[in-house]
Amino acid sequence: MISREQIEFYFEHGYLLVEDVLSAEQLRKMQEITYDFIDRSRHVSESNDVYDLDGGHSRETPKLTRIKLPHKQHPFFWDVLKASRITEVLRQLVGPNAVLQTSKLNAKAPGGGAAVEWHQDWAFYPHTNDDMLAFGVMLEDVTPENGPLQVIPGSHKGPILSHNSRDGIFCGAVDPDDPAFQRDKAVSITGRAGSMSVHHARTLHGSAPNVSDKARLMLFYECCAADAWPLMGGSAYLQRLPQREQWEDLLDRVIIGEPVLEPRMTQVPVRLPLPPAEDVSSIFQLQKSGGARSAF
Ligand SMILES: O=C(O)CCC(=O)C(=O)O
Repeated sequence: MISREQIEFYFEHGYLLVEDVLSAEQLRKMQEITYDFIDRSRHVSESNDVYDLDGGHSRETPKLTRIKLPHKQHPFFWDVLKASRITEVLRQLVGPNAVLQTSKLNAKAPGGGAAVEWHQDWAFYPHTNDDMLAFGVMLEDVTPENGPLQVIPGSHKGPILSHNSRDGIFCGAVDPDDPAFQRDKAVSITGRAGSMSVHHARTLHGSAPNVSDKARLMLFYECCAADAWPLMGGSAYLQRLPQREQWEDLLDRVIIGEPVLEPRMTQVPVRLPLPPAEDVSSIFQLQKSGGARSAF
């Protein structure tokens, strides 16, 4: 449970730090599973359905940007979301019926791990209402040096900025020179392993490369109210599924409560993530192939 002050802080500023959301045992087990995945990536030489590889990845020095859809790779990642302190925070911030939109484990490797350019998640997957957020569970300490998540407080109440490149392609990043991008207001969310950041789907956020010698491992769960239905975007695999499988997949993604089949429509700013970039297999590839300009 989080306090009333924390709930108010989240809705006012569009982000929050929740300390020690995992028990020591949950953290230990998640670390063990994660390092096991990283170890197995030594035998992988190209990005695939599980791994998104960073530049310089090798058998000797595994370097990942991401483990994709961790809740599908290992049941423990799903079990913790479904029944832990995280579940209670979700209930408090999103309500009694909530589904997982997607998950990812961003594994900024030591010594360079890729930046994530500034963006709003909402630009990737606008929904019928914006009761949507991302939890970032810290599996190692997050420090100013290892590429902490940075957010622009209050930006969840503002417009959706253009995420299109100067060539007009949806590149999943705002232009660093966009006058509406108030970078001087950025706040870094640091914390010890086992803590969790929360950011609203419309909050502008990004993170710098990892210039330390320690991995920055963050497990992101992106969740929404079950009555928020996608207008477009979301996990790429979902778009390819026939309707029955989409339904079954949805049932598998219910975290609390049940699916809601009457979408709640609210007045939300929407831009569609089009035209698509060449490679949309992860945000890292999308920002690169879409021609995003770097702010870092
Ligand atoms: O890893 C990060 O710092 C940011 C993650 C993020 O925003 C994303 O993957 O969409």
